[in-house]
This record gives sequence, structure tokens and C-alpha cells, in this order.
Amino acid sequence: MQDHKRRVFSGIQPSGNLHLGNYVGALKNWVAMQNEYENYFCIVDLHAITVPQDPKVLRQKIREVAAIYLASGLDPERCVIFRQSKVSEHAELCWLLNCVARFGELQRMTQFKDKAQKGGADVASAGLFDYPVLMAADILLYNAHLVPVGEDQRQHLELSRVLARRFNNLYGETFVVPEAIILDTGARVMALDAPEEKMSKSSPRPASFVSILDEPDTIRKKIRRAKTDSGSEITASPDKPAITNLLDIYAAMSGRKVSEIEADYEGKGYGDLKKDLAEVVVEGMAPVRDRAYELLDDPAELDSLLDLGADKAREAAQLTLHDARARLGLD
Ligand code: AQP
Repeated sequence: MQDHKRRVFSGIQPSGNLHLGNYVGALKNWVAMQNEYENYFCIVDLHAITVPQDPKVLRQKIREVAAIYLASGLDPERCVIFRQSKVSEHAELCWLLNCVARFGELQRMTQFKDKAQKGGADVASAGLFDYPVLMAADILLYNAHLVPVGEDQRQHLELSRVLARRFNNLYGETFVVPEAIILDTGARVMALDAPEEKMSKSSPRPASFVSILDEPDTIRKKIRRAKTDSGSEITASPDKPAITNLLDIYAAMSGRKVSEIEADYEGKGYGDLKKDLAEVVVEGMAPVRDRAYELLDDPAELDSLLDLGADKAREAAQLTLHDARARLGLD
């Protein structure tokens, strides 16, 4: 029964081309768990603007993310699919939580440090600094019990838990303290050309990621050119970060264990692994890509689906926000 289902919240930023890491680290799991829970899957466009975006491109990327959500198998009958910026309660709860979050704890967030370092900390936006508080607002607004994310979001999720507990302690029981769901396989897909960095959609190097919408030949080329390690053995180990990454992707996309794949490639070369991996990825991505392009042919339909989702999300969000405002003495 719907009423007894636990709630799940997660989201992806429309900040570039959705890639294999987003697919195996997030989307694939959301699809697999959608029957079990009451689901809120958001396109977190307010997060995307924490770094500069071209408005025309952003508009298109928002629809692309919606199309990929649906094409991956998220069912709008079972999931509330919506845009963050269309539910203004996210921004308002963010402000309330800003007043309980501490400057010191935000300063310790590694994603801010990494991203700020790339462009220079002095010119990083205040929004980028505040990103984890907005993320906490996203989750707490829906009283989500579970948040399926990749490994990179573990620290942010921990902060959401800290803020929920602190608010509850200061003002009375208001928010559910959420838990992360982080899978063993595919939780951290690394860049193909630099396996010490995570695969990232805002990377300026297209060779570093396989985009969900890449053509089959592009996928084959990118995997063929992926960096490898010295030696020739196909095993997952800390001194073989590149091959470990390829094996992890293989396992996540095929549903097989890394150890089984290692056994299959005993005595074979890196070239054999890459060739087969490319086909596994091409086969897994093709139906998603084809369906996404079909959906993108009707942007009005996508927009209206997102508006419907926002109406449903707003209903739930308003209840929690009212509660939080009342606790603070604002209502
Ligand atoms: N490389 C990855 N491996 C596994 N999971 C990943 N995720 C992201 N990268 C990987 C998971 O995808 C979800 C959506 O991420 P996001 O768009 O909200 O933000 P992000 O983590 O910052 O993703 P990117 O791709 O690195 O985007 P940019 O470059 O724009 O910052 C999350 O569940 C995330 O864990």
C-alpha cells in the first residue's frame, strides 16, 4: 500500500551530458527500486546554476535529463518526476537550513574544494558553497528515508543527516533523518582518460566520459582509447586503476561479478577486454538513447509531464515547509 511505502529522493543536475557514471551510479538503481518505494526524482536545475550555464543550452539539457529519466525506465505513474526550480519550497527550505548550517562544515566539503580549486576559490559562487544545504533541503522537504547516490555524494548526504538532526534537536521533531543507498558496483565510475578522477559531465574532455546519448561508434572509439595500466593482466587492484575502472563498468552494465569477468579474460589482452566492453556498453545504452531521442521530438509533452510532476511534488513539499516554518515561529 502506497501509504506504508518508504520515500526515496534523488536527482541529477542538467549541467552537461549525462554519462555512464550517472547511469550506473544513479539511474539504473532508481529504476530497479521504483516498485518498492514512493519515489521523487528531481532534475536539480538550481544546483546546475551554481556554475555558469548558457541559458539556451540549460533549457535543452533540462529536457534531455527528463527524456533520459523516462527512457531509462522511470515510470511517471510510480515516480514523481519534476524540476527543482518549479517547486519554490526547495529554495525557501534551503534558507531556513542555512540558518542552522555552519560555515565551518560547508568549508570542509570536498566537492566544493575540488570545484572551487578548478576555477579559483575567490570567484566560486556563494551558491556553489551552499550547494550541500540546498541538497539537504531537497531531501528533507520530502521526508525521504532513502537517498540512492554515487559514492561522490556520501559527504553531502552525511551533512543532510547532520542538519536534520540539529534542526530536530533545536526546534522539535520535524525532519526524517535520511539514509544513503550506495551500491557496491558502479558507485564510482572514473574518467576513461584519467582513472584517478571521477567521470564527470562538466568535464571539458569528451574522451573522459561516455555520454548516454553518444552514438555506438563514438562509444566504441572512446572505450578503445581509454587509458590502460602497465602490465597486461586483467585484474582489479589498487595498482591497476584504469583496468579496475573498465572491469567495474563491465560488471555494472552486464550484472556480472568482477571476479567472473576477470576469469573470462585470463590470458587475454587489454584490447580484447575493451572490444567486448564497448559492445556491452553499446547494447545497454542503445535502447535508452533511441527512446530518449523519440521523447525529445515532443518537447511540449515532456514539459507538461514535468509540470504535472511539480504539482504533485509541491503538495508534499508545502506540508513539510509549513511544519518547519511553524517550528521556527514563522507561521
Ligand atoms: N562518476 C560517477 N560514478 C558513479 N555515480 C556518479 N554520479 C555522478 N558521477 C558519478 C551520481 O550521479 C548522480 C547525479 O549527479 P549530479 O549530476 O547531481 O552531480 P555530480 O555528482 O556532481 O555529477 P557529475 O557528473 O560530476 O556532474 P558535474 O560535472 O556537473 O558536477 C549522483 O547520484 C551522483 O552520485
